[in-house]
Amino acid sequence: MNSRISRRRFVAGAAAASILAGCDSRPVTSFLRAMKDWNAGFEAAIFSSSRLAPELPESATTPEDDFPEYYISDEAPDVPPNWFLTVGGLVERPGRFTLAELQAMTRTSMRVRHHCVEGWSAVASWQGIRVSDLAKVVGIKPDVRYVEFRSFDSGYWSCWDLASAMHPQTLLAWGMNGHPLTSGHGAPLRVYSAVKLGYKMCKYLAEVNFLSDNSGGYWENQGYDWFAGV
Ligand SMILES: Nc1nc2c(c(=O)[nH]1)N[C@H]1C(S)=C(S)[C@@H](COP(=O)(O)O)O[C@H]1N2
Ligand SMILES: [Mo]
Repeated sequence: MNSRISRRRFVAGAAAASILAGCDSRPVTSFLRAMKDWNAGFEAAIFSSSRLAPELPESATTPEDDFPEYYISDEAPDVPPNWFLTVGGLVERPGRFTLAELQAMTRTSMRVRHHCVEGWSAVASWQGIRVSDLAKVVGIKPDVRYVEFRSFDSGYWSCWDLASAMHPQTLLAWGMNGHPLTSGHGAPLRVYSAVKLGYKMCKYLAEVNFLSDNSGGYWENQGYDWFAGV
């Protein structure tokens, strides 16, 4: 049995976040918002791309049936026919990549702990390519500051600061525990990172865009911390 967390908890969280978002005009909220922006800048400043999150032994792996599946769609979405990843924005060589083309790039694997903002955590190994290796393939321009990940799942997206995206433990993953991603965990390709909370790791990936401006995110725009470092 899969321990998928019910949508109801998510909807409750979203409602609470939108109540907060609805109070924009109150001075106390704008103060809190300013503090949050300040805090995001502070978190980004102390973030070090050379600090690696601990990689865990195989014995730490969570049994897959106990690894929650979390998605905003009613059902785990099917992979669109002829799926490819579109990579664009401020890059020298924008392009479309099939899964086979991505798998021909420099592969890596890591076993790290997943942290969901809702309080659960779980461990798996993830196989894929580093976002930094993809960045080398497409050639990012000097004014890139952010990396946006977009899903084909209900318009889900998340925008990251460049340093976190270029961290060596930030991957585009097609594999989990040595097998292809299941649809519950984001098939065919997802973001996986040891340095961010779960909601920053877009599953059902459709696009990666290298940007000069911050485009927010699905949960981030509803009040969740944008930096969301672990
Ligand atoms: N496209 C998409 N990506 C998503 C989500 C989603 O609903 N849609 N949920 C996020 C959240 S909140 C978490 S905790 C992780 C869950 O990954 P898992 O289902 O493999 O545990 O995916 C993240 N990525
Ligand atoms: Mo999450």
